[in-house]
Amino acid sequence: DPYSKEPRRHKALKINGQKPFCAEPPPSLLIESFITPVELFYVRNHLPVPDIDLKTYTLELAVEETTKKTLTFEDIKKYPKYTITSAVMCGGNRRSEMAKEKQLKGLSWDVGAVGNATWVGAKLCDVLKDLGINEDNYNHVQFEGHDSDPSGTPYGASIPINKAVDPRSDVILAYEMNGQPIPRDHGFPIRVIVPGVVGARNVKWLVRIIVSKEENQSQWQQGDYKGFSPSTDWDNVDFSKAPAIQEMPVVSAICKPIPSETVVPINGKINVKGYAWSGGGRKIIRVDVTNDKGRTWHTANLDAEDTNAKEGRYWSWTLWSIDLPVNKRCKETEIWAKAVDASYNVQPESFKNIWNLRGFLCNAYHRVRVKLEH
Ligand code: MTE
Ligand code: MO
Repeated sequence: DPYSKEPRRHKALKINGQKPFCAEPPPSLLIESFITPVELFYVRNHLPVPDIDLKTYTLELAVEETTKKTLTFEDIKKYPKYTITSAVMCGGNRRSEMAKEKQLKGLSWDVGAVGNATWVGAKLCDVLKDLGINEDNYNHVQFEGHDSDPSGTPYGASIPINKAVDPRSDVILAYEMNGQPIPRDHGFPIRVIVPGVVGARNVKWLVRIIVSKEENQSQWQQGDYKGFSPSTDWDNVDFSKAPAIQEMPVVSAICKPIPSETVVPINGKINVKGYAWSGGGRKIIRVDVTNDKGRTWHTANLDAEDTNAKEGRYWSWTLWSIDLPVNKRCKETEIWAKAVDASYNVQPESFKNIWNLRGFLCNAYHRVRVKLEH
């Protein structure tokens, strides 16, 4: 069994898949702190977790097919050390809601396939600089993990080269998560953090970086993690026609109360809490909440955000809350939340016209129905 050496996991995680292991924390625990504790951070593995020995670990740096350098763990640690706080979100986060619109293929994630952590590591741009390449001659930087399928194909992904070489993109080869060595489930000993970009490109157990003209050719870059029109289905889909998802769109979720919960209003109000995030470093500038289908929108308080971030580098999520007035006569109410980012991008109202066959980019208004006990 290739899964016989899996790490231990926290019992609060809700399991979406055992082999490979996929799990998320319950919404109430997810928003308890701005920094997601390591043991509650969602796990999305596609293959068995590798068991890597630091003493023999190496990171290969290649340009096209040619290996240019091989770094040890100590070599990577010698580069200037950067600390960034960044969210990582799976492209399929909130897929379970999109699946209610129409059947689709993919793990049934609730709102918890996201976490916000502090990562320490070397900047990818510093490591690439030492290769002495002319970036104009290449288009992509590929990452390969130590995990591979039975045919020996490793998990792989790539990002555009401009993102990789720009120091302001804050792409790092991380060796610490929340002040400790990266746990096995999250990529020990090195994982790339590409802030603002879909989780799938944040390759764990990183063993090879390739500067290239072409994108990574893996299934995950070419035949998955792409968006399509609601009218595209399995009989007419052409994965070669859509670009790979990179920066994520603006999204929010209500984490408290949870669907079907019974809430007791205090002074006619109920406490509502959640997170909001946008890809590409776009700050969350506002979160709007309603419980009368949009007749009245209330602006939530932004309780925790990336206070030290520079313009265009808001990699962390924003936690928000509001005491929402509710109608005394109602035994039930439906709460909606939508976020606005620095580019004034807003979330779509429903899943109807953003449905896609793989259930990615699930960023419609979040709607939670609760019971009221006055
Ligand atoms: N990297 C490797 N090597 N193997 C993987 O299966 N999964 C990707 C990405 N990096 C994956 C990987 C996906 S789809 C996501 S959403 C994130 O890792 C999940 O990161 P986490 O498990 O640390 O939350
Ligand atoms: Mo993912």
